[in-house]
Amino acid sequence: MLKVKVYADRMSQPSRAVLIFCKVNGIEFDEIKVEISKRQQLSPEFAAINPFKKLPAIVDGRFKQFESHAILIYLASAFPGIADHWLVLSPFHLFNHNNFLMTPQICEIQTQPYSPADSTTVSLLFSKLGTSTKGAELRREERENFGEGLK
Ligand SMILES: N[C@@H](CCC(=O)N[C@@H](CS)C(=O)NCC(=O)O)C(=O)O
Repeated sequence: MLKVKVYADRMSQPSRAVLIFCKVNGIEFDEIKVEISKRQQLSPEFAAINPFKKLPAIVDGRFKQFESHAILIYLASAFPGIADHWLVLSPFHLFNHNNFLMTPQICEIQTQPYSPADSTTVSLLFSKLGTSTKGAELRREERENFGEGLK
């Protein structure tokens, strides 16, 4: 089987994330070093892999991919034997994850009214921010409501 090619510069944090993920999970890969300090990411060869000319990028067979988060999600889901704590796909966790990423009012959580859907994000944010009593209560309610919705 062809190894994944990982185009990376170890000075780049998202490059390191992809390299470490591959190593930790036993994904066989070839590291192709692209040195930002030498502006190698601007070469036409690399632009053919990532038109945005940023690292990291991967090539898996004929499939080219860039953006470290998208790469990590791809690796976590496409390779056999990757522990499922890397990418939780249960409906509840997926909802929380997407809701967190897609809700724009992160800076306004304490002043804006929010819809029931938003309250999961708010509770997640409260829990992250450590205002635990209200966050825990919201989280409990949201779990119950969400569980009801799935029945
Ligand atoms: N959001 C992108 C960030 C990609 C990025 O900005 N990479 C930097 C290195 S950390 C890069 O390639 N910079 C070269 C340039 O901007 O010319 C990801 O997570 O992959």
